[in-house]
Amino acid sequence: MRRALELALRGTGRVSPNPRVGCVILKDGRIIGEGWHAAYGAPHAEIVALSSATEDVRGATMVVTLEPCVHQGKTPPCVPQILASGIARVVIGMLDPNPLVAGKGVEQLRQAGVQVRVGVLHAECFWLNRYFAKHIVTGMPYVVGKVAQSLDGCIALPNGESRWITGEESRRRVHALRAEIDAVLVGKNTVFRDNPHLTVRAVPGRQPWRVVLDTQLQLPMMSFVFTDEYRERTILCCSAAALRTRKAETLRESGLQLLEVPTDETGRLHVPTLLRLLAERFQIASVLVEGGAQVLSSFLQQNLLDELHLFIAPLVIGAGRHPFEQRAIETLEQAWRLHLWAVLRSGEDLHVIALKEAPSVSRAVRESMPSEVE
Ligand code: AOF
Ligand code: ZN
Repeated sequence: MRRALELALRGTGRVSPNPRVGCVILKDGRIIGEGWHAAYGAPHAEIVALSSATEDVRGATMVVTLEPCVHQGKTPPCVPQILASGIARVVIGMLDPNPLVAGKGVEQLRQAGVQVRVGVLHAECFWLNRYFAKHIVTGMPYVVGKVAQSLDGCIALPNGESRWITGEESRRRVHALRAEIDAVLVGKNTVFRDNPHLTVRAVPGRQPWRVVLDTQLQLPMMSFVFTDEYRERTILCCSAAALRTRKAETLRESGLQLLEVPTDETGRLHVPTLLRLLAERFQIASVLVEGGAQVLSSFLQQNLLDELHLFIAPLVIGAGRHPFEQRAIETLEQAWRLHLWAVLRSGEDLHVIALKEAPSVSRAVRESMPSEVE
């Protein structure tokens, strides 16, 4: 299963909104076939592994990170092909949360007399496909917040200066996150103050969508996200009124995607609707919210963050900007209490990963699945 997980990772940045899946075929303890899902719409990992086998697979064991499918999608169902191959045993990392599959793959394999085991390295397999799982069950993207801060919790000086608080290794990790996520999202103020590229530079990887919230289209036309080589990967979100302006027309002509989002009672873009639109129109299954404070606060306020990555530099600033400063609560009970998932060293910085849901299977996914996990 560890090998299958390694193979699955090769689909990073290429298969979303589908899952990353890896598969290994074993005979007498030797690997005789390997496969992974290499691209969206391409053959599934199981089929690639079967066709790569260097020996007859009859009687062999298939190890796969995700339950084999039973539905006709962009490719034919895997289970019938596994049965036809004569595989005797299937070891599965996690059940497929896709309602079209969810337990039926295991059921059909067992009915045909194949020996099945579910839940091997379940946490690892689930971690790899947490974005896919939320998106396929809820139709909403999985949302990750990213904060780069000082030891005393500041993301910038009071005047907005923030370059650079964290070190090179942390910035590399952020680029790696961008390369595996479908979209990075920032508010108007961040583009205005930092004029960021929001590209993947420090690691190899593909460029995600860049989502910019600018309700009234006030940002300068010369901002990098509107003019650089990836401008066609920028989705500019604004109100219906702003969309009717000449500026909107000019921006669209230069290749940007403009997305109309309804506003809420405070006049700001309605974020839950925005997230749903990103999923529906652009097949975005995961979003990395990179700030600033206003956007992070509003995501927190609306309970829209599934995961938080804190990069904490050994630096004390004193008076400064705080990542969630626009949220105010009256009792500690209203604080967002997360589950600690990992505390890592990132060069001279700390890298803390915390989750909304207990680090196993999120509730929405769990409720949609049979109580099969062993
Ligand atoms: C994948 N790759 O290796 C496996 C998947 O439209 P399709 O035919 O590509 O089917 C996508 C669904 O198939 C996906 O939502 C998941 O439920 C199941 N398994 N998908 O993209 C794979 N094994
Ligand atoms: Zn399949």
